[in-house]
Amino acid sequence: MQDRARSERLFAEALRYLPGGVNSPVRAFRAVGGNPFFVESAQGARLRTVDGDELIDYVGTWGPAILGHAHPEIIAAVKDAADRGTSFGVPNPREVTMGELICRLVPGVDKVRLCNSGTEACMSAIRLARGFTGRDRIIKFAGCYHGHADCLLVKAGSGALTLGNPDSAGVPSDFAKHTLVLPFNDLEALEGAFRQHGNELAAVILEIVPANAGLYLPEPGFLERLRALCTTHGAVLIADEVMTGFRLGPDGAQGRFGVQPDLSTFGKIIGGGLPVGAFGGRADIMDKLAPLGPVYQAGTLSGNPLAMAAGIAALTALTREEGRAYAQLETLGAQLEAGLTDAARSAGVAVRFHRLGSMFCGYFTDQPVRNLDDAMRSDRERFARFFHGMLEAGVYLAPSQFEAGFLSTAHSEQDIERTVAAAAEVLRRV
Ligand code: HOZ
Repeated sequence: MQDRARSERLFAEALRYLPGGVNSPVRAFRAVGGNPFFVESAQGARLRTVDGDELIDYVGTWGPAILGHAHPEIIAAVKDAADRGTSFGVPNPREVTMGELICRLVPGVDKVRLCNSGTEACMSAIRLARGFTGRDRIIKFAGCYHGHADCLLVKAGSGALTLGNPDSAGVPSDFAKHTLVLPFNDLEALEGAFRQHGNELAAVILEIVPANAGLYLPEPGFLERLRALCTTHGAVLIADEVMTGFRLGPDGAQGRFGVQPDLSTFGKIIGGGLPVGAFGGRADIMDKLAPLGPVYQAGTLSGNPLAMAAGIAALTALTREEGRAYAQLETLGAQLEAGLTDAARSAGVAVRFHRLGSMFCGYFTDQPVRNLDDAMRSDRERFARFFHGMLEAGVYLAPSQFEAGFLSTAHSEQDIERTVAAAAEVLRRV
C-alpha cells in the first residue's frame, strides 16, 4: 500500500463523529493495530481505497459478496428496483419470490420471515422458539456469534471476542441467566446439560460451522447427537446460517453436514450486499408468528424491494447451471489451501489452516483447533504482523484472527497465486 494520508484524514474526522471512528467495532483494526483504510469503490475481487490502492479482498463485505463486488446482475436488479421506489411498507412481489427461493433451496424451511439483519433474525428466532415451547432457557456454544441481541452476547465470537468483551456490558444478568454456554464439539458437556436442563430448554442455537472465532468444524457425531437430544426433549434446534447459508452450497452448512434444524437464520448473501436477514423453518413453529400467532416480530423495512431484488439476483446467479459457482469456489478454495499450507511449511511457521468450500482461516498454532479454547491459543501477535504484511502486499484479510476469510467467484487463479506468493514472503519474516 502507498501513502494512506487520505484514509488517515478521514479516520481522524470519523473519530470526532462516530464512536471509535466506525459503525461496527471489528472494522477498527484494534486487534491488529493501526487505523483502517477507507474504500472508494469495489469491483469483482478488488477493493479500491481512497488512497488509490487496489487490494485483493478476502473479506467480501463479511460474506455477502460471494459473486464479487458490484456484480452486474445485482447492480442491474437494484437499479431497476430503485426506479420503482425504495420502500413501500406494504407487500411487494419480490418478497414472495424470495420466500419461494429460500423455501425451495433449503429443505426443512417451510416458511420464512424476512427482516433486516442477521442479529434480528437470530433474536427473533430465539423469541419464536420461546413462544413456541413456553420455555425460557437456551443453549449456545462458546465462540459462536449470533449477532448482538442481549441473550446471545454471552461468550460471543466475532468483534465481541476480538475486542475482548465476549460478555458485553449493558446486558442485564437477568436476561443472560437463561443462556447456558457449552464448549463446541464436547459431547459430554452436551449430554450433561440436557440431563440437567433438557425439559426446560426452549432452543439450542449454533453455527453448524463456527466461523466467528476463526473457523472450525463439527466433529463426527456431534451434530447428530445434538439433533437427537433436541428432538427427545422438545427443544427447538436453530441453525445460524447467516454466514454459511448459500455459501457452503444452496442448502448451506445443514446440507453439507446432513442435519435438519427446526429453524434456520440467514442474512448476508440473501441480500446481495444490501441489509437483510431472514429466519424460517417448520410451519408449525413459524405459524406462531404474528399476525397468525402470539409471537410478535415486525420491521418497517423488512422485505425491502431493493434488498429483495439484490438477493434474488444473487441467489439466481449462484444456483443456476447446476451449482457451477460452488464448484468454482471449491476449486479456488483448494488452490488457496494448498498454496498457503505449502507457504507456511516452507517458511517453517506452524499454521493450522482450516477451509470449507469458500471459507477459510489460518491459526498460528501447531495444535488442533476444535473449539474456542483451542482458537484462543493461536499466536495473535503473529497474526497481526501477518495481516499487516499481507496488506502491504495488496491483500486484504479480515483484521482479526477470529474472523473467517471468504472467496468469491470473482477471484481468479492469478489472484490466488499472487496471494500465495505474498504469504510465502510475509510468513518468512513474521
Ligand atoms: N458479522 C460479521 C461476521 N463475523 C462481522 C461483521 C461486523 O461485526 O461488522
